[in-house]
Amino acid sequence: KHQQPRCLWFTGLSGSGKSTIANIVEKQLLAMGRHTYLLDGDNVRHGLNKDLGFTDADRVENIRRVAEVARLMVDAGLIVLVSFISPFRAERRLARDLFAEGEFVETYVDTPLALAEQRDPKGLYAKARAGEIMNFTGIDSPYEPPEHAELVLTTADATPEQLAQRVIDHLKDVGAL
Ligand code: GGZ
Repeated sequence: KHQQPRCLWFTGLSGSGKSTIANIVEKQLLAMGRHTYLLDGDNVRHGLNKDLGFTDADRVENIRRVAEVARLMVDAGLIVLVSFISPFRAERRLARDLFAEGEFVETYVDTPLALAEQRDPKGLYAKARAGEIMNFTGIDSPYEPPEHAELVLTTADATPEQLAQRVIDHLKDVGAL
């Protein structure tokens, strides 16, 4: 069967598990022979968006560019996985509006701040609390949770593998796989 391009848009706090889950989903899709690309801070903020930091205005521009790149990649026929905090509803809406009905799958990786902060895999929350990093999401910069996400992944009571499977199941349900 011919592949249906999609934009899988993961949003959530730093340390929520977005990239962990997105990486597992991508592996599964590759194993199924699908053509994918994962856009995240590692491959975008060091290159295309290296002129941008973490002010509100820079995050808005970060997400605008990422959404446009995802649009191009969907045009090329890929299943694109996008893993950015993308904290603002308005910018996620602009991203969604670049896509046809059903092409954009907003996936909220729902991890309470307390849990993300407890995990603190890179020690960034500790630095933000100590005032060494400004404008840190959840500390002194807002995160606006999605109200109409296609998928909500609650990480507190499931493994990343289980949550990745829910994404795959959803893609099957909507005929993308
Ligand atoms: C939030 C920051 C900040 C500040 C550096 N606020 O856990 P990480 O390290 O790997 O993921 C975070 C990443 C967030 O970049 P995004 O491009 O996803 O953000 S946004 O969508 O809001 O533009 C974190 C690191 O960058 N980081 N400083 N102040 N996260």
